[in-house]
Amino acid sequence: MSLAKRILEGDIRAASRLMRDIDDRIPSALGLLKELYPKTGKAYIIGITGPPGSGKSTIVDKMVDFFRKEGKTVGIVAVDPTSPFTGGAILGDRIRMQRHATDEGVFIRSLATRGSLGGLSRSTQDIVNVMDAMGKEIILVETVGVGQDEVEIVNTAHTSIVILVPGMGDDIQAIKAGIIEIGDLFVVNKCDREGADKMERDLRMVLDMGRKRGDGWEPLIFKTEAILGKGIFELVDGVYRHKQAMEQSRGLEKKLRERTRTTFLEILETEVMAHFIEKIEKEGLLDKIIDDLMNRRTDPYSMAEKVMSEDLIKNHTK
Ligand SMILES: Nc1nc2c(ncn2[C@@H]2O[C@H](COP(=O)(O)OP(=O)(O)OP(=O)(O)O)[C@@H](O)[C@H]2O)c(=O)[nH]1
Ligand SMILES: [Mg+2]
Repeated sequence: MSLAKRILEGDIRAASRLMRDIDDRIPSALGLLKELYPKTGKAYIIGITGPPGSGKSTIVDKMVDFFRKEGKTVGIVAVDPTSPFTGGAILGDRIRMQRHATDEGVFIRSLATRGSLGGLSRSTQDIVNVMDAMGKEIILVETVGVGQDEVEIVNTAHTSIVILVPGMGDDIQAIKAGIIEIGDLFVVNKCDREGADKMERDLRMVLDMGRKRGDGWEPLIFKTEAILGKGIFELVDGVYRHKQAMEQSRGLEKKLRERTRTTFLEILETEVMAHFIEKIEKEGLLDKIIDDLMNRRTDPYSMAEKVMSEDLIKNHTK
């Protein structure tokens, strides 16, 4: 049976192999991704982001319990933009989901910067697509922090959850700009700690001050104590409420269209760049262009135009 067919049937070993090939940038992986793409788009993708140690993995782990009880199959992608290592063992600490490791219905995969063909968000999407093709119904994407990388990653989700903890104080000002736009649901975790109510109030204020969202959704705030599983039921319910609201307002369709557009343009950009760079490098022209620029014999704008019109290459090889 072909590898693609095995993946479509949910074969874990076949999917793991493809994911390794994606990490290692093996060209045949692209062929498989092409084959699988038309079969994707069925999974519901949930993004979870927040500062290091805020309890993302614990929350994911507890949410998985609910999805599994409903009989849904689950994929988990743990993305760590700060680590150069991809795979199981090294990121194990970050995941803390060994409980589900023996469950056939749960597929867990870690991803770090090494597997970045066209950036981490692209690799994440590739991995998500493989899980989607495998038939995973819910895919949870956990990523650390709230930087630009994470914003892009979380943007690939249907529902985005931002995790915060009490006592972050003024940090809320700092993270405000990045998270307000991306969070559909907000969680104040570690509510056993002091300051949870204040955190919630501060967050509510920041959210209320923010611009009205185009999709009409008003972000919800949940308070959890993830280690004890407190508040997780409500959070899962919040995900379903957001899903339903987005489906009714057609906001989801709009979001998916926007995402598809971004992904395509990113891939096109990568491909176009690779095409021209390969071309001028093969002709040994890159060094010559740099020389000419260094000596101010020409300018980078004209050179870029020239490369794109391919005049340079034609004239040179004539
Ligand atoms: N007190 C308290 N501790 C919690 C709670 N939830 C999680 N923790 C603990 O916080 C620590 C970090 O939890 P993780 O779930 O690994 O957090 P994370 O955000 O995934 O961490 P990274 O992936 O390393 O960024 C662990 O020791 C958890 O047991 C909570 O509600 N209360
Ligand atoms: Mg984690």
